[in-house]
Amino acid sequence: MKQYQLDGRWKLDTSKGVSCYGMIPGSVYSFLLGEGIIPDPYYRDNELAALELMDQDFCFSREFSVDPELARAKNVVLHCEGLDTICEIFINGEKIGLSNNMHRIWEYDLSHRIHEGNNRIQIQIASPTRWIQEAYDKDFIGSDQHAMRGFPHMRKAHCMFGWDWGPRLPDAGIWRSISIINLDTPRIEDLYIRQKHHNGKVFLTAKVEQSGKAGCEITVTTPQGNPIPLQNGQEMEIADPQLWWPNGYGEQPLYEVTAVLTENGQEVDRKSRRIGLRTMAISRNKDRYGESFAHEVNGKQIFAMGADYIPEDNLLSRVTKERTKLLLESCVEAHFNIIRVWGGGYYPDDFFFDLCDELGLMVWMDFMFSCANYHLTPEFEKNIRAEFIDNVKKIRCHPSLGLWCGNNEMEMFQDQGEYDGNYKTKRDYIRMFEHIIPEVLREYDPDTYYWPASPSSGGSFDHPNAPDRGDVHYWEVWHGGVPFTEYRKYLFRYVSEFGFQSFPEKKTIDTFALPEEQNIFSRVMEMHQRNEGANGKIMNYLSQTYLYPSDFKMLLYASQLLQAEAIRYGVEHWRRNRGVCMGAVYWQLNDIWPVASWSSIDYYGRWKALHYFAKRFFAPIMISCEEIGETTNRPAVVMQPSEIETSARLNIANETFEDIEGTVHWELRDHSSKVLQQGCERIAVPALSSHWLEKIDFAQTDFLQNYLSFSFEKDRKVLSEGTVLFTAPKHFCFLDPELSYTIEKNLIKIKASNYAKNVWISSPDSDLILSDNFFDMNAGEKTIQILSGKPEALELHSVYDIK
Ligand code: BMA
Repeated sequence: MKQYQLDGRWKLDTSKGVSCYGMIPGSVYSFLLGEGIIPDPYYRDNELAALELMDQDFCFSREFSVDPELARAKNVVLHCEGLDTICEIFINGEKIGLSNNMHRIWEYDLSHRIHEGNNRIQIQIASPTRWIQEAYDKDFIGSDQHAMRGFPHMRKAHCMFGWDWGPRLPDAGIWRSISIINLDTPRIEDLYIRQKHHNGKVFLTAKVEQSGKAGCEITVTTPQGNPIPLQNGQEMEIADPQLWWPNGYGEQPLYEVTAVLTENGQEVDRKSRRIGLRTMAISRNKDRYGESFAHEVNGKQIFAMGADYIPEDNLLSRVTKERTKLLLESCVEAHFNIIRVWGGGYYPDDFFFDLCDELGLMVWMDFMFSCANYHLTPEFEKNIRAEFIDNVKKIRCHPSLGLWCGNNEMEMFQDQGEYDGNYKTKRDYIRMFEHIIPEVLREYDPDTYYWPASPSSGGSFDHPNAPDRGDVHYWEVWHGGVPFTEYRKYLFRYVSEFGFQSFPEKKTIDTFALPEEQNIFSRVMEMHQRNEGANGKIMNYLSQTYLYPSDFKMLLYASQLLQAEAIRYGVEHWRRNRGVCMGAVYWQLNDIWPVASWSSIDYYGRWKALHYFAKRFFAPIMISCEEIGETTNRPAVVMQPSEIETSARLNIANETFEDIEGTVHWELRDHSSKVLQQGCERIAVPALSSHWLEKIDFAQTDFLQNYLSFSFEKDRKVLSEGTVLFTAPKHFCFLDPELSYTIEKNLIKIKASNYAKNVWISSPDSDLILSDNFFDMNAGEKTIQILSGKPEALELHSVYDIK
């Protein structure tokens, strides 16, 4: 086969008479922005005008030249990796086809439709906003109210129509590569590699799907670069198999399988896929707590630690490999071993999975359905079946693929009759997620585990969000407004969503709000807070935890701490109960634009306090404390005075394959960090387990003034540490820690003269990523490494400054 790229410079004409040029892959917004015709849709409330713009049709066009060989060819196709969404395709004025699903790969017959020399292609795209409105008017369909009415009718990333963290910017365009393929010589349609593991031996089968008759050679190259020939369709043992492991458990050796087609001694096509040798399953066993739910990799059950991933930008052409790499490397930096691709976006690019393979991030892969009902007409079924096949074939060989999941939250909401659900939508639900997808997977990917929905208990509307089996979305903290101490009441088997919002830092807010708009209740700030009522929630939780912050910057800082403390509270609890619970995946990793949201990394890649906390609470070896104090006994000061238990139970979680021995140290200290009482204990923690220490009772302690510090050390090296209060930070009598710093090369030395909680190192001029930030410290010194950024004009704050 021979491929001719059509990516590059195209022209856009809008039906309201605007014309401009831009680059494909690209979109209406990327073209108009590139030519300076529209202002940044993320700035202030520009979103509104940008949305209105979509109320018209669009035509992308270009000329291309055809050489004599291509002009003579008998089999030629137009190959479109991504058309967004309702398109008519014209070649030299003749309509050659339609598309109606941005998640599919589209091909159109071009044979005899092109000629030598200049040709013209036009892709007309219907207004996405008008199209869904018309579809909705004809056929009412219920769906989440944050996105635009009628969105489930269109197979387009749902969140482009808005979400409770995203703007309504339903862009349109040619969002992935477009090319012409001469098929007079054969091509490799697909290369599928399966693996079998048996008693430590690994057997591979590579299967080439090809057009035409041509010789095919397949080679597998080991991670060390040694080539081994394979026969098409035949099983072969791989000597000395090097296993692929998720991050934190081992290496990620990758084998490259390459198929080459030859005709008359000439290479005519080649395709490569990188694989990792591993088994990947979900273990579900009935036990006294219900039924377990755990990833089992190469026979070992591991505790899933990570977050939910949403599209990285509303303008899809701005999502690049470099950007995704920075984001995913930040996940590894914070000890993630999993990432869940949420079902309201799109199936990520190949490079996303390549990076996950390299970094050891397992992928929980939702099919692209979320928070809506769908009407399973015969056409809709045909459309989604083709979508499943395209995407399953693209993704199935990646070692990072942890499981396929039918959808986001639809079994649960369908069960509750949400979105105007009825018997018919229930029937369609069952057909789509419990028949059609399993059927496609039986044929195209029988080796990957399928889970019907997130959350689910296994399907059939059998208590989808049950706490004792399957995965759970726990939203009573946040959406339900209960205090985050409630997390400790549950021993879920696997939490695939739980979250807490915060504001991004000031630098990020400066990109969309004028100084006079920098008040969280201003119109512009509310446009960048898509979960109605959320600011009130933040204020409510803030009132439970911190003093009222006197300025905007301290409010942002307090909101980030609140979020980080809430998620820490949950994760530490679930890790302490490893075995019952086997996964903590928080909502959400990233942002689609600059906004207040549940993310731990903002749109610009800036780490919020939560991401630094994640680095600590997802650390393979982690010490944590189940403290009991005023917050747990008597959360409101006006309750009848009673004796308050102040106690602590320390716990070490060991999420590694090695048993570990070390020493736990603890000190009860007053607010100047003076030690009042202390203890230490040598302990051994077996691999993949968590170990509780005896409860320590501090009955006589002044909980308004004293706190507990603790650490776990091995060979005099601190592996994990922390502090806890026995009252809410707002009521603790902090002394001024008089924070100061010195810098030597890439090290920042922080000095505190008293106990300092959540020390925040920031620079107004530079984006810093540090080895640690938002940490607690006893009076004394602590050294922090600068991982990236320049330490210019550093500012230091701690909870003492929230007042
Ligand atoms: C969930 C998700 C998203 C949503 C988030 C925050 O349950 O699946 O649909 O954005 O909560 O509300």
